[in-house]
Amino acid sequence: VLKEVCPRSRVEWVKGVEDVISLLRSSADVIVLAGAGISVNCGIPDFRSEDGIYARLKGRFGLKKPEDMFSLPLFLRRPDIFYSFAEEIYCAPGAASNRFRPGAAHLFFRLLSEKGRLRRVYTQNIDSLDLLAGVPKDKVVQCHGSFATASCVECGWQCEGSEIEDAVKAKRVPRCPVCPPKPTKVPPPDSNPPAFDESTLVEELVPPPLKPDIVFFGEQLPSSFHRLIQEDLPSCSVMLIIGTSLQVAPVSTMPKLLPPDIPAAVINKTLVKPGEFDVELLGDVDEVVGWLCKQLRWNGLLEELKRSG
Ligand code: CNA
Ligand code: ZN
Repeated sequence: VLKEVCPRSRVEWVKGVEDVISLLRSSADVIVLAGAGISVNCGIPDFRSEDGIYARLKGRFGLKKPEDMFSLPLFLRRPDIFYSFAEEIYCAPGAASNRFRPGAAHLFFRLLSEKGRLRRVYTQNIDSLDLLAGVPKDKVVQCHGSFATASCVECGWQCEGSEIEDAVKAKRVPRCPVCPPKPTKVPPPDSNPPAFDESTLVEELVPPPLKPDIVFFGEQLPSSFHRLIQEDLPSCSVMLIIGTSLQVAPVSTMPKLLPPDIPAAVINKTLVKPGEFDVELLGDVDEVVGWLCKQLRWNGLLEELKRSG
């Protein structure tokens, strides 16, 4: 674990990681801001690491850029493109194929909660591993939604995410059971692998697609996000930013909304916005969390949770 205190600490009284640890030990108002980096060791690739999802998407599915896989306008026009890939990241609570287990960071959030230290976890992740780790539902804000439910893009009809599992695994577009079919351009049924070339599409009568309730580019975040940051940020005691590159707005703007006397600490493998935070803990998330738990004398509890998980 490489410990480092920002030379330009925002909050004057924060002299080092010890000051953050003493807040974790004593305050009831810890805010966590988490990203895909906390689930990488659980087997779910992040977006922007060298072997992340964007690198894996490059040049596939006829996409101009990897981000387009999560673009709402593209989904509405060509849901088949998303569903030819969704299987690689699908992770819904209750789904038979769900093979991912919570990691050290998720269990650490649970410990923070059990010790009465946690105000809220804001996670950008769509894997629901915080909930699976046992963090109470009212303490988790899934800023970018999750695979837990799916909805019709036209009428809003909603079902459990596990109900589209078979379609996802078969790379088939799940369709709304209540909307009437309408003429739609779809890839020809015998195209294998599916043709992404628009000129090969054929017209068929099908109902609108169901979309997992994850937030695509071009979609609003859940209203609870906007409501809760107003409530939480002015009155929290410290923000732990963990496993995120802080590239996606509006979540990335959260640290800026902290009052000037509230410290923010970063835990990440690579430097994130150097100089903007009070404490930086660089390293693998499992190692840094293990080290933090040792300082807090929670390592026994963490190991216990890992064993029972
Ligand atoms: P990102 O931009 O891919 O950043 C992840 C960060 O984590 C990077 O800075 C990495 O250096 C860092 N990192 C990776 N592995 C580790 C590790 N073992 N220890 C410490 N740090 C590590 O992802 P963000 O979360 O910042 O971007 C937000 C997107 C990613 C959200 O919209 C998510 O929905 C989306 N996403 C979520 C998941 C998931 O649910 N698990 C997976 C992939 C992408
Ligand atoms: Zn519908």
